[in-house]
Amino acid sequence: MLVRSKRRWEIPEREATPEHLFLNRRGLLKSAGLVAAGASALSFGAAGSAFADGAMEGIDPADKTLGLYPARRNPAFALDRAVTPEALTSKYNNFYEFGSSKSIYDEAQNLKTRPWEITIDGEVDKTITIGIDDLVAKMPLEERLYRHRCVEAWSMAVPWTGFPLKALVDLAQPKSGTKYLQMQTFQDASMAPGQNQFWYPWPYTEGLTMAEATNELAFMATGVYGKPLLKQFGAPLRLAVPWKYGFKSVKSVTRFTFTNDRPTTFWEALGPDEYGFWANVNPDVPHPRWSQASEEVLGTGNRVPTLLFNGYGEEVAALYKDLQGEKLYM
Ligand SMILES: Nc1nc2c(c(=O)[nH]1)N[C@H]1C(S)=C(S)[C@@H](COP(=O)(O)O)O[C@H]1N2
Ligand SMILES: [Mo]
Repeated sequence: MLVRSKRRWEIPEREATPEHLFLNRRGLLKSAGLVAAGASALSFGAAGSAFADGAMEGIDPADKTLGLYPARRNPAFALDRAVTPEALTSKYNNFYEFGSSKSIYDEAQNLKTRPWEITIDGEVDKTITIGIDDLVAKMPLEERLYRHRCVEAWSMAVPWTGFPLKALVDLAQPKSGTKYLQMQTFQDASMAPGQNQFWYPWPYTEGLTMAEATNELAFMATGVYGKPLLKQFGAPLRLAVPWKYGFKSVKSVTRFTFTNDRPTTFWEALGPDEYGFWANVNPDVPHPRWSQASEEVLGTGNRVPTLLFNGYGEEVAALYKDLQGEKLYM
């Protein structure tokens, strides 16, 4: 287990976390005799019986990974604030493929997440294509509590389950010296009508430097609230880079491309003066149309001061020390 000193923004987990979000799920599994199901994870799934009625909403019945949830929580990633309830975060989403409002959870149920092939290509010796269930089975799943700060100045705190992006980089074995990792969302306007809006540069594209992609905080989420990702959160695989504005955390990823050319990202292509490649959170650098000094914490009615790198400076500030000429904070 990862043991390290406590960070400034951490307080003991028991004071911060509504444990019932996690414990109820375990209790549920325990009563069904399924707590040790991790070992036989791939054996049930379609039966879908490990979760309570209603809890399966937003999860594909063909998902073969159900038995891997809930994953062990990594205590190194705790928070200074309560987890935002699922009832709120699952009904307040940003997912332009399904519409530009925040209430697209209904539309997003049209997302078909099985079968789901992932392609890993570009600067690699061998292109990999792998189904999501096989990929997840290979990866070290854990739960982490992360902050999420949207560029629109609202925030939430989410228990993601997933694996470090570095584990996928290790699987892919990019050529040494490769500079960037580009990530793309599916493209299929028949299930995501937003993609008929031709003025957007579909598919949604994001990118990180290799140093960012292999930083311990860069996380690929496959689950949330102790179960597989709901469709509206970007099932079956989405990025979580909590020191950056939320738009960097690309949802429903199908393709990872290692490249030496800096990717032009979705929002950067639309508004280069408002949304840059780096998009690191900084309360002192306003968006051209609003302040970034504070944020509304979803569900609390409170505004709190925004922190540099969203509070994760200790982990990531060093990544940027030689890049001061870049627009790091937009
Ligand atoms: N493919 C895709 N990924 C996306 C977006 C999107 O519209 N499409 N929106 C981004 C923005 S602006 C935010 S704040 C988060 C929202 O994630 P959530 O809806 O799961 O909370 O997803 C990000 N990833
Ligand atoms: Mo966002």
